[in-house]
This record gives sequence, C-alpha cells and structure tokens, in this order.
Amino acid sequence: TVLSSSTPGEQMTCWDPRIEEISKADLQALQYRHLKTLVYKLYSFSQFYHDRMKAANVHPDDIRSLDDIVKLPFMYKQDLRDNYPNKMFLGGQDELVRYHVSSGTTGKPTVVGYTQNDLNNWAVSVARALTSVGLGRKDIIQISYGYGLFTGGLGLHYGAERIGATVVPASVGNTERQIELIQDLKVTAICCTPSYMLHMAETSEKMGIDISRDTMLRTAVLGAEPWSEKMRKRIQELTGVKAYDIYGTSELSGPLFTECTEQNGIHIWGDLAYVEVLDPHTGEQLGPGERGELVVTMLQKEALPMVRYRIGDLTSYDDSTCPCGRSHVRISRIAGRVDDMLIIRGINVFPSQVEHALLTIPELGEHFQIEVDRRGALDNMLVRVELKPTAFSDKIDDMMSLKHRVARTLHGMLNISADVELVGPGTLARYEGKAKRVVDRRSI
Ligand code: DLL
Repeated sequence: TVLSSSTPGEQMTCWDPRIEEISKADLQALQYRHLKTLVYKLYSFSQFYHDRMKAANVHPDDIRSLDDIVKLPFMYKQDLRDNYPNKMFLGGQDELVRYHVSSGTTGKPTVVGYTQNDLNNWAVSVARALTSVGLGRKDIIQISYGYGLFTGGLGLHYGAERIGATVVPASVGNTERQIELIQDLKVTAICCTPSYMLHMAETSEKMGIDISRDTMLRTAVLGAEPWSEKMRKRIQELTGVKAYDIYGTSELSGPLFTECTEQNGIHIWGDLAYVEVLDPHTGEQLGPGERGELVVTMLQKEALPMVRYRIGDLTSYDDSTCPCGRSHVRISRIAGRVDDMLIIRGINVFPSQVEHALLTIPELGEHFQIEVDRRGALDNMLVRVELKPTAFSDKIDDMMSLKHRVARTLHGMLNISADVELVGPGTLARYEGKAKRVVDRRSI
C-alpha cells in the first residue's frame, strides 16, 4: 500500500517511490493487469457494459494489450443520466458506503456511489496529491470547498487527514470568518475554487489584512473550474501563496489529481487511472502535446466503474518523467469543456482564453463575464470586465482609450471582435463555488 508508514508518531508521507517512480514498462504491465480484470468483471456482472461490449462486438479475450483499450466502447455522462439514479452500479446497496450527487447544471444530476475501497483509493489519491504540492503533517489545511453532495469538501478532507495534516473543515461562505480562522488557527494551506480564492483576497483587503504579511497561508490548492496561467500569477502576486491546480470530476470519485511543486502539469496516478486524449470529432487517439478530449478509465473503481469515460474536458498529455521523479503521465491545465467552447461567428473561443487575454492588461481586475447574443444573423460577444480600484477614473477619454485597448487585445489574441464594457470594482457577481462566466442568450 502507498501509505505504508502510518504508525503513530512516524512521519506519514504518501510518497512511495516504488509506485511514483515506477518504470514505464512496469506501470503499463500493472495497468494492463487491472484493465484485464476490470473488463472480465464488467462483462460478467454489469448489464450496461456487457450490452455495450456486445454491441461493439468486443469480448474480454480481445483485450490482449493496453493498446487494445481502443476496442472498448466509450461511455458518456448521458449514460449516467439515462441510468439515474444507480442502475449502472455494480454490486448491492449493502456494499455502498457513500453517495455523492453532482449539481446537474447541464442536465439531470448524476449519482456516484462508493464502496469502502473506493473511498480508500480516493483518500489515498488526494493524499498523494497534497503530498506532491509539498504539504504534510505540519500543515494546517482549511478546506473551503462545499461539504455535502459536492465532492470537493469531503474529498479533500479525507485526503488531508491521511497525510496527517490538521484540517479546518470551513466549507464555503462566511468569508470574513474564514479569514479570521486563517489568522487565528495559523492555517498554512487552503483548498477552494480559484474564484473563491480571489473573493477571499478581496475580502481580506477590505478587512485590512494582507494575506502574505498577516497570515501563515503559503499554499492554495485550487480547482473545480477552469482557470488560466495568468490567473495563477495574479493570485500568487495578490496573496503570496503558491497556487496549485487540482483536477477531478465526481464520476471519477471527485478531486484526485494535482500538479507537483514544479507546477508543470497535473500528475495522473497511473495505477488508478488510464488516460487517453482523443480528437473530439473522430475519436482517434492523439499524441503527446496535442490538445483534445480527455478520456479516462478508472482501473480500480468498484461501485461505479468508468471505462473510456468521455468527460468532455480539453487537455493534452505529456508522458516524460517529471523533474520531481514521478514517472506517470501528466495532463496540461484544462483549457475548458468541449461544450463550453463558444463558437462566435465561426471562431472557437474558450472563456479561459478570454481570461488570459484580459489579465495581460494591468488595469483590469480578475472578474469578468461573457455575454453572447445574436444581432440579426450575427453573433455578438460582449465582455464585461471589472477595473482595478486604482484604474478607475472619471475621465471619459481615459476610459474610452482603455476600452479600445481591451478590445484590441481580445482581437489580437482571439481573432475576434468583441464589445467591451468596463465596470467598477465589485460590480460583478462573486462565487463561493464554481464561477459562472458565460451567459449565452443565443440558446435561451
Ligand atoms: O469539480 C471535483 C473537484 C472538486 C475538482 C474540487 C477539483 C477540486 P464536478 O463537480 O463533477 O467535480 O465537476 C467536474 O469541473 O469535468 C471540469 O470541467 C471542471 N474542473 C474540475 N477541476 C478543474 C480544473 C469537481 N482544475 C468538472 N480545471 C470537470 C478546469 C476543472 N476545470
């Protein structure tokens, strides 16, 4: 087991070099063994996967190498919805120890069930993730993701306890109180969405608290929504913390994977998950560095197995060994979702690209909103963005020239003309959970 040294008092780390530094050949052999077992199990015991494999004319005996995974059919979020709430589960209810339910912002909610082993593997994954960003038993970690049906709060909670850290289960909301706790309990690390981190930074400023000077906070583990490299820089500069990207989805268990201290890609635990990146249109596998749709097979999940799950997130992979020593595949920061991509007058635009472009302009704050509408036959994009308090001016000329500069920057970086509206600091909505950056009126 990864957590081999857990006797009380002993340094409890989640770094096992036999797993993290495993050779590519050994990792592939391990993945193949898991895949083979999984496919036989599903063919024999899961009506859903049995029917899917039959329809695709593939039998477990046809899986003779890891590359043969391409013979297996895909599965989609829609499959979970069609089988709501738990028709895709394997095993009986007596083996389940937990449910989580996704918010269902894009349709019917999906329900995820966990066996005890599932919860254990999930906690170990998060523990490995927190270890890889340099956290350990000396840390005091505030979990400011929502606790409850959302996987963020409890997922990070159990992982943080596994590394022996002291957990502050703050959940979301009551931001001033959260900042007081960070000060009073000498919190060293926080886990929340990047938008909530920004909200905390703003709130602490209003309270006259400088996070880098007046608190011990040094690490932030941010995820659950897309954010850009520029946003990372802003957050790091604003708060003095080192900000790491954490990724996962409820169907895969919840938050699972993070960057390491090198901040150069999200490490996937290859003994638990096998990733492919596909051309979203043809379904063909892409090579390292090529951006496409992430497809994940969870190799050891029990209650709700996931084989070739097309999550809909866009990324690329890198299979070179990281300078930190971990040999497993890394994926790049998620660029957005296939279905988040706006097509404006034929041009593909991701909200994360807009964010990146806006943050190149020093006068602009971090909060923005994209509104898409149709004017006659033409798509129209309006980007509404907050000014920094220092950039706010009542000189019309200054504001007009800044507005033009923003429009030119967007055009230069995205090749699209957009209307720009500059709004005062604090005007746009703030989010404790996932931010909603796009209003597409074309589909309303
Ligand atoms: O958001 C799990 C999670 C909790 C991840 C806390 C990280 C931290 P869902 O609610 O099922 O699960 O949403 C999953 O959110 O498919 C992505 O589109 C998006 N997402 C999650 N993490 C990131 C990230 C949780 N680091 C969906 N960057 C995913 C970009 C992310 N998008």
